[in-house]
Amino acid sequence: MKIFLSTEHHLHNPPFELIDGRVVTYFETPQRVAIILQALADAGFASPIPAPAATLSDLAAVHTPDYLEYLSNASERWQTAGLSEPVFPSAWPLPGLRLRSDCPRAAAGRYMFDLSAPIIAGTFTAACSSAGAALAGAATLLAGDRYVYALCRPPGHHAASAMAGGYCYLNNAALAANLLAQSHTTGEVTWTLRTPPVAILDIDYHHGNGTQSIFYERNDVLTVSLHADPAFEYPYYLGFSDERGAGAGEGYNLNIPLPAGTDDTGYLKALDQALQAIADYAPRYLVVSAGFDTFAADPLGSFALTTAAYQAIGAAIAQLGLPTLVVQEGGYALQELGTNVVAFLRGVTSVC
Ligand code: SP5
Ligand code: ZN
Repeated sequence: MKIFLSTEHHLHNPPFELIDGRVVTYFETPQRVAIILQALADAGFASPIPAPAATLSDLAAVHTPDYLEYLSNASERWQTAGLSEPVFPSAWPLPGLRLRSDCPRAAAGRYMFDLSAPIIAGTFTAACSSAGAALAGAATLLAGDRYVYALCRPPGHHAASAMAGGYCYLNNAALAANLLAQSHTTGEVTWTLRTPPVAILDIDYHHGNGTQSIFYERNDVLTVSLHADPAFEYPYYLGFSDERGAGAGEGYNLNIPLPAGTDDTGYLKALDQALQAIADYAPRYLVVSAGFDTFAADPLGSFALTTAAYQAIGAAIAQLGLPTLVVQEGGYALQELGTNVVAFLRGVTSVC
């Protein structure tokens, strides 16, 4: 299994975030990658391949030009205005408020939906590196590999076409899925007519609101997410089971919200339902947004999954028999993060 690494991830290292109104040390730290790399090496996985950074034109496939312009200049604009980093929003343009303002704080409110996606000088470079790892992974599937792991940091599934939030700036999994879907339509005509190109399965603890919204009106990418019920958990405003897609995409989005306390048994049962929907769609490729914040000891989660469950989840996914790109999302229980990623990838690669 090839592994692609976002080599510039360490340039993104914000000192703090605000969670539920309190300042806390940033959970999504560069240490996460160091821990995963160590565990992969100890387990005998192949050395990671440094991926080239995604270019602006790669990113434009999923993100809007104005958002990319914002992200690429936010830190410099902030500093030029004499503000001290990190870039954080202070207010948001809710309905009734005007959108037009050149003040850097106003721009932050237009593009950042919470207080967990601060921007510092290296953030955009790191995010491009992360997206590059996912795109390199997708290209490797197109070249015929069966399993690939993109060790992406920062993560991506909360990022929408013009919105950062929840540690995410660029939607790595969406960029990869879109590339796989595009290649499909430019590929052999017979495949184009008969085979749906891509499914995304999101197993991060949090709903992948960004991924859902990017593909909500498309039927060429099925999006399926298992997550903590937004009725009590972040991102609060999306991830309910009645969100099923719209327009041409109607019926091509599946949300499976789960209660606090969900354990291995409950999770694996819900996973079966998700996998059945993917099997019914019969895609040519699968992209997995793999978060490990479902783990019992995760500081941000409320589920009760064990390390053993990740191997079972990986194996169940691989039973679909699809070329699969695993994209790293969340997971903040540092002590067990490496072990959990290894267990999952062992499960995936145990099925041939
Ligand atoms: C990629 C990813 O996993 N992003 C997650 C961002 C979550 N940020 C907000 C968390 C609000 C949490 N409230 C937690 C209560 C902890 N017991
Ligand atoms: Zn998460």
